[in-house]
Amino acid sequence: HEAATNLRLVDMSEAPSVFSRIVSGEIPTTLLAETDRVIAFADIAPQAPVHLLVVPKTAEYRDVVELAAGDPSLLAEMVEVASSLAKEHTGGEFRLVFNTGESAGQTVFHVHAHVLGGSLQEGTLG
Ligand code: DGP
Repeated sequence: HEAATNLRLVDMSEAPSVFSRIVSGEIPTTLLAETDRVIAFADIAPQAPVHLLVVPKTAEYRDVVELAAGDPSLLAEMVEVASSLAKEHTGGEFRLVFNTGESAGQTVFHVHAHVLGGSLQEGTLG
């Protein structure tokens, strides 16, 4: 079967995440902050008056548990960037949310922090 010879299965677990495509510039995004290791930009589907994402440039860590174990200083840098963003965009106070696992609402398996601020919305976890 000639068709089968040319068949290549795409391993979706290896496909670049939407955040890797933002990091690489393939998907144009307005950056609100950038360090050597981290970028930040507005969430496309805001769940609070201010809803920003802090994303490591590396795609190595799928969630905050892996990141904390593998590179705690990168996690600390994400918190620092979140705090700076909050100073600029929310008066300094914020919620920092890491959805961890599908049943917890994680949809992008490239670790990221939600920075949520502004007036509280009851029952919203990001
Ligand atoms: P989570 O559910 O924790 O995995 O969060 C993923 C978030 O990413 C979700 O709030 C929507 C946001 N998002 C997904 N695709 C894009 C995109 O292309 N651009 C931006 N700015 N945000 C995105």
